[in-house]
Amino acid sequence: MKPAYWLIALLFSTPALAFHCPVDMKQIDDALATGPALSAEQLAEVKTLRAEGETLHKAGRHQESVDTLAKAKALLGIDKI
Ligand SMILES: [Cu+2]
Repeated sequence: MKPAYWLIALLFSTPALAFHCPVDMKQIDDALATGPALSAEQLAEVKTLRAEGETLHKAGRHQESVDTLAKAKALLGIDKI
């Protein structure tokens, strides 16, 4: 039994997800800054999802944040990374 493996997995899994949200938020902000070809309703939805994602991220709910931000990215046509 080598406990090092799960320890490494534990150390890297959560921070990776925690860092994912700001990357997603930046991609959304960058896309919004370029003036995407979306309707006013879609833009409002993207901004709502973006704000929701940030709130979830700050609450430590990174998976939910990533999922929420993914919806905003899908609306903007940004490919998932
Ligand atoms: Cu996060």
